[in-house]
Amino acid sequence: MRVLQLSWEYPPLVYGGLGRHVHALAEAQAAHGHEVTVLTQAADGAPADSTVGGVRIIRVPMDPPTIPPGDLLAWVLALGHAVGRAGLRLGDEWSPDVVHAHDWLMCHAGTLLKEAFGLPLVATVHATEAGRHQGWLPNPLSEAIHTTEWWLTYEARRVITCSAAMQWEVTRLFDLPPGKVDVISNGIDLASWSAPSRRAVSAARTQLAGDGPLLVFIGRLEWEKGVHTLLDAIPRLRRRHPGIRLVVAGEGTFGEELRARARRLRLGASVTFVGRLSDVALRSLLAAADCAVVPSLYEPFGLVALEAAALGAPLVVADVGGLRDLVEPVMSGLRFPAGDVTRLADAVSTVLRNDIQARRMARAARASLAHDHAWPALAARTVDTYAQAVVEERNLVAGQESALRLSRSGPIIGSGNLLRDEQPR
Ligand code: NHF
Repeated sequence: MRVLQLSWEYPPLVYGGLGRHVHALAEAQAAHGHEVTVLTQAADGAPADSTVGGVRIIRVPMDPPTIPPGDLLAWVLALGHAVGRAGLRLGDEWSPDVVHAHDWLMCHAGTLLKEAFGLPLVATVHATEAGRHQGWLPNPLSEAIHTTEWWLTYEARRVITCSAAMQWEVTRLFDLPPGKVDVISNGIDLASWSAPSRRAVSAARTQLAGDGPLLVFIGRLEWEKGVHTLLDAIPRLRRRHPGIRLVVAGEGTFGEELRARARRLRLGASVTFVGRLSDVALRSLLAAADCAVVPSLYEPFGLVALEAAALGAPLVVADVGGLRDLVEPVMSGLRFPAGDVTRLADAVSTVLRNDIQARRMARAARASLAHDHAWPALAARTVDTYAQAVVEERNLVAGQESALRLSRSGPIIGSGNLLRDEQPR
């Protein structure tokens, strides 16, 4: 198949799981013999048009080039315009079979290109604005994002989410017909997440661990990632495990607040913020860890849990979203109720006190990855979704009524918490 993917992040520009997901997916599709082009934003030092890992990557500069700082909507419109125009130009020399847009930021370009080329649009919703705010839309910007997410799921012939929790959330929030949303989990390339050398691991321990156990958090520093709950747990963990160290790797808009909280809690040398690490450094850190904690308050999937499992780090995760489907039923690890500092500390203590058992769990977690989270199989399932979208589009064009059509009523806004009823277990 000829696949046109649209993503606001792609290496070398990677902010979070979305960029890593699109990169791995595109290369796995190309390895299967599909023709894949990714349209994304320009990155310093990266070529405007190149082929890497079998994938053609076209990077476009923002248009207009100067956007008022901090104006997210203006920025997204400019990116959408630039990507849309590059897609139209690409259409002169190459015709895709499907357009695949990732998240609301690519809604404008995705909709434009599907209409211009008469193709089905497939959309992956990696996370939602309402979900990030525990079901609320706190301000006009959130309402605008939510509306654009609704529009994307309306325009898409088929929608993909990375977990059953997200399938429920997206169907509920945007009132989608049953059967429109496919669940295709995230994957991991075990070859590139292989264990680093013993030397690298012991260097990481010497540099970052003290005399006590080493805890690791990796991820974007945003409120919904719950790092503040992990910091709150450190004083009691320190009493139980003298010398314990926590390394926080990542950056984000909540970073300053977290550093201030660590100071307020007088965590001192117990917590080190190391910023954004290279993949090599991340691997050494995870391999050196006695426990990787994923304390998210909202987590559509939780790629970092796969990465920790790949490197044999015992896992403690919040019982939320995709992590709920992943840890325990599929991979071994301990779960605690999201936001519950006492239970978080207890779960970490259980892991630290039972090192042999924890390492056994970690080995079991790693073993399950090759089976459940290999990119080649997940990429093939994504292509199946494209094929289904093509058939549905054809039926629609032929005038057959689609069961998956939505009413044009628009999104639900302004009626309080949109996710107030719990996902049925
Ligand atoms: O892994 C890629 C990522 C997920 O849970 C993650 C998230 C956004 O928050 O699908 O998208």
